[in-house]
Formats: sequence, C-alpha cells, structure tokens
Amino acid sequence: ILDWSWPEDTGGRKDVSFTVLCKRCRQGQRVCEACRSNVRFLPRAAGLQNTTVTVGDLLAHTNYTFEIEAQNGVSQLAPTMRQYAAVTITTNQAAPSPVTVIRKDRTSRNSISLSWLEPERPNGIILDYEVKYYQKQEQETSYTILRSKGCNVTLGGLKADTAYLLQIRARTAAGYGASSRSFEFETSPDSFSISSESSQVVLIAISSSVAIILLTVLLYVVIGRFCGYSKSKQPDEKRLHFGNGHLRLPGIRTYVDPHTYEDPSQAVHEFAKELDASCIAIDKVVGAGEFGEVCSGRLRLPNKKEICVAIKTLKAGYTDKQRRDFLSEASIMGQFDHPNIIRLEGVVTRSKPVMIVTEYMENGSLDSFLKKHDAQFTGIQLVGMLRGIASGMRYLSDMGYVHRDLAARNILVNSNLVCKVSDFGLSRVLEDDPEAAYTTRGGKIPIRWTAPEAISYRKFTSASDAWSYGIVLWEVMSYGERPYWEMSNQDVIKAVDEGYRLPPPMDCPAALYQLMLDCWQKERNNRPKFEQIVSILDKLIRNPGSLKITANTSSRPANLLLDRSSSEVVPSLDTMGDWLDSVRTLPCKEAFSGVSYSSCDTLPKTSAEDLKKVGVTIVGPQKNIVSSIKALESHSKNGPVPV
Ligand code: ACK
Repeated sequence: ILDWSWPEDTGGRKDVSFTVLCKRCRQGQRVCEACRSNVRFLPRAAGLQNTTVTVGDLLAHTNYTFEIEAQNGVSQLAPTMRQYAAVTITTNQAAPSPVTVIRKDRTSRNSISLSWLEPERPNGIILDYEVKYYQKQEQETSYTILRSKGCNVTLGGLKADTAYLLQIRARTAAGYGASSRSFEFETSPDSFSISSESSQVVLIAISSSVAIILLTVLLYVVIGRFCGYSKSKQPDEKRLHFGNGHLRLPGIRTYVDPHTYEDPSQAVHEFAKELDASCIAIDKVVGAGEFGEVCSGRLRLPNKKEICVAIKTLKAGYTDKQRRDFLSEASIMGQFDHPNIIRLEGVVTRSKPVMIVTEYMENGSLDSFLKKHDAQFTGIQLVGMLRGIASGMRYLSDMGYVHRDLAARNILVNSNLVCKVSDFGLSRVLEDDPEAAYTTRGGKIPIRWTAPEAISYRKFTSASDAWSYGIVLWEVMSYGERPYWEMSNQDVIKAVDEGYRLPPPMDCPAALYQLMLDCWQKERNNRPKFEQIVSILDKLIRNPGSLKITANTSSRPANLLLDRSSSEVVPSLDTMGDWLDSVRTLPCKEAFSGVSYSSCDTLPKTSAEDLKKVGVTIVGPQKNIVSSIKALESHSKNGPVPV
C-alpha cells in the first residue's frame, strides 16, 4: 500500500490527479524495466483522485521502484522534466516453488547420488534443501532427513536391492516450499556371493574382525569405567548423524535434552557459540526476564556485518542452578535452525555478566504488539503471522521438542511481521511465566493455554502444544484479548472440562474458528498435527475469499463460552440484534432498547457503573461490543444503528 502527501503546489488548479509507474529493478543492474501487466493496482494506476493505491500480485523477493507523479490539466504543457516522488522496496521472501527436476547420477548396492534443479520460483535466497527418503515398503513410518546446501546429495547406508521413495523441498527465510513429487529409485542387487572353497577363508577373516572389534569395545568400556568417564548417549548419537557436511536426522527425534548431559555447561558449548563480550554493545533495556534484564544492542563479529541483537543477562548473585537453568535456554535454542524460531547468535559464559544473545525482533512480543495495533491488520496479514507460528511449531514437533508454554507472549515479531517462537527452557519456562499457576499436583502451569490432559496428569506432547496453538489463534484473532477474560483459573479448568470452549472473536473467519475448535478437541489424537495446521493456513492464504465468511454462534441460552459439541460455525450475522443475541449479551440488548444513544462513540465513554444502573452487565470485553457496533454503523447507510 503506497501513501503519499498532496503536492505542495497544485498550480492553482483543482484538477489534480496522480499516476503511479511501477518498475522492476534487478539486483546489480542500474536500469529498471517496466513492471509486467499482471501487477494489479487498486483502484487503478492512473488518474487517481486520492493519495493512496494498493499494489498487488508482485513477485516475492524482488526490487520494485514506484514513481508517483501529480498531474493537472496543464501538466502536458509544462516544459520541465517529469517531477515525481519515488520509493524503492524489496518484497519479502516467500516459500519457494517445488523442485520439479530430480536426476539420478549414480547408484550402487548401498548408496545413490542425486542432483536436482533449483525450483522454478525460488522466491528468495535458497538456504538449503531438505531431502526426505524412506523404504517404499515402510510407507513413511520411518524416514531419514538430510539437509544439503547445494543441489546434489549422496545417500549412503541404504539396503541393497531395495526400493526407496524420496522427496525434496527447498527453504528460504520464509520457510519450506511444497515438497517435490515422490521420486522412486532402487539400489543395485547384492552381488556379494562366495564360493564354498573361499568361504572358509572369508569366514575366518570375518570372525577375526568381529573378535578385534569386540576386544576394542571391551577395552573402551573398561578404560571408560577406570577414568570415571560416563556420558549420555544422545549427544553422541546426534554427532554421529553429521557427515559429509549434512545434518542427518534419522526418524524424527533429533532434539537433545541438555539435561541428559552430566555437565550442562558442556551442552551449552556443544550447541552455542561462545562470544567475546567485546563484540557486544548494549544500547538499552527493553524488558525484564526472570533472570535479569533483556536489552537491545549490536553484535559485531570479526569480518562480519554488525547486526542488531537482543541480549538476555543473568543478574549478579545467581546460584549455580540459576546459571544452569538460564543457559539451558541457549542449549535448546542453539539446536534449532528455522525462520520461525528465534535464532541464537551465541552466549557469553567466560566473563560477567553471563549473556544469551539472539536476533533482535523489532516489534517485541506478539501479545503487546497486537494490543497496540488493535484492528489494524488485514485477515491475510493475521493468517500470515499464524502460518509462521504454525510452521515454527511444525519444526519443533518434527524435532521432538514439546514447547509447553506456547502463548502469544512467547512469540516475537520482527519488522516484517514475521513471527518467531521463543522462550525455550525446561522447568524454567514455567517458573518464568507470570501466567503459570500451581496445580493441585504441585506443577506450575499456564492454565488458560494448557490442554486438559497436561493440567490433570502432566501429559505434555505436541498435541498439547496444538491445544495451546488454538489459544494463540484466538489471541491473534482477538488482537491480544486475554483468553477467558477475567474468569479464575479454577473456573476455566471446570468450564473446559465440562466441554465449554471460547467463543469466536469478533469478525473471526469461520475457517479459523473451526481450526481453533479442532485444536481444542478433548481427545488429543483428534487434534490437528502442526503439518495439517500449516497446510490449512496455506490454503486460506491462497484463497483469501474464504476468510470473508465469518464465524458467529447460533442463538443459545446465555452463556459466555461455547459448548464444543453443539457449536456450529455459521455465517456472519447482519443485524445488531442478531449479533447481540449471538454473543448472548441479552440483558445488554434489552437495556439498550430502553436507552437512547446517538452514536456508538458515546458507548465507550459510558462506564460499566453507569451501565449497571440501567441494568446492563457487560459479559465479555466491552471493547468488542463497541467495535462491532462501530462496524455495523459503518456498513449502515443511515448512520448510527438504532438499538
Ligand atoms: O514485548 P517486549 O518488548 O518483547 O518485552 C519483552 C521483554 O523483552 C521481556 O521478554 C523483549 N524481548 C525478548 N526477546 C527479544 C528479542 N529477541 N528481540 C526484541 N525484544 C525481545 C520482549
């Protein structure tokens, strides 16, 4: 959306209009070309009466220059050069299109070499490719993932004479593109056969090798015991999966719990880079964390460009446990590499204060960001943010990491509206969260965001993260409203257990409300997986018209929450009465019938006390009632809506 100001001098005429010229500028080229005709201008590109235009159908990750020229009836006669204001922008990266061409370069009994062509539309800088493969007969129940920076890979350790299926997808900063179609290949047959004469020799050779290996293992174990050497298995397993410059992920569990290390500070150095404090400049304090201040600043590494960073500090006087817990977040974060997960730059542990340095997110946490920009985003923008969060969560669940504290306050937003999951930790996550409350079983849990099975018997899984995602969805669509408003934690637990669910936020698209209800299924196996959530949101983004059907509930007895079993997402309501019925603010509606008010603008100024005097009790947020009356008024040709 381009906006500009009126020219300082209209030439003394009233017939001023504006023309927008679009140019596409390729990287490194000085001359730009006119944009293709498929770039759309709303309302149009020429003869604009207002000082704004919406430009659509631009390509991702492309430089555009827009020249805006004011003209009046005599502009053609002016001898001077064209005068215009210009703005150059680069569109954000998007997910790449699928890889379509895959070539088999070489096969052997237990390996295959492949290469492929870059996707037709990279839509950004390709960070890497994910190659997923599995034995055809195992039907994807167990698969291996390899990451490759280039367009070729060699898969080793395969079974001879076996059919495999393989898919490749590319990744840009905006996330993964769709996977390629399945590519089938077979390894060569096992030709290892020996004659009976030579078999004895081979058998002896094999037996001696086995004996040597066994002896070595025995020695290793004995020496290990003597030296008091013992270490968790998992980190070693993980290290084994690195090879040929690729991160190899067998199956899906690759997250390593730093608590499996006997010495957690070893885990930090395994997963996080130690930074020299002299490379960090602290600018200002931006917030407070459980362990100390959160600051913004800059990080300049040798031979690298300076970047903005957030710096979490550990306050002086900490205990050993506090230091361990503080740094466990870095050990976890350092294992992730995804555009929707906050990126760890490194840690400072060898000097004081101890620090965790991450990328800087200009717009801070999502809950306060949404409250600050109430009703200012389009549906597509909100779904874009939600898609990012779901994509980050899909990555975490693929890694076998359960977040346990997914909430809008733990999502950070950067200047491009990209949302990233943050706040990692183990026990710390919940200790740190002011929303977390002690349950009867002694655990500390953010009740409003947590699935019933996690509250009652601490069953935290990716399915309980999906429940929390449903709550984040509700928070986003209601611009940072507090889930269940001021109900007490005990009442929330009881209501949810009885089958009640949050109602749709005002103007919430039906498809998104349905997704929330699906995430809040009591039976955790019926909740959507993050993979499915991402694909549902992608479909909505591709078909923005689907967001126009909004969800409201059918008339039912007055109750703040919705019963999941009988909730039906029905199309939007047209009249004020319908809407008030739908949110079941019946006393409010009746009272309003007796109170004349000239415009909804007076309503926010009416205090809850005054409303009480005329018998009105506001259930749910007054803000929502006011904004919906405003919305109805703006649609009504006759001004204020009579109530
Ligand atoms: O809403 P905020 O401004 O965003 O206030 C909180 C505060 O620190 C305490 O957590 C802000 N914060 C945390 N991490 C980052 C980051 N990586 N970039 C910018 N702000 C951050 C958060």
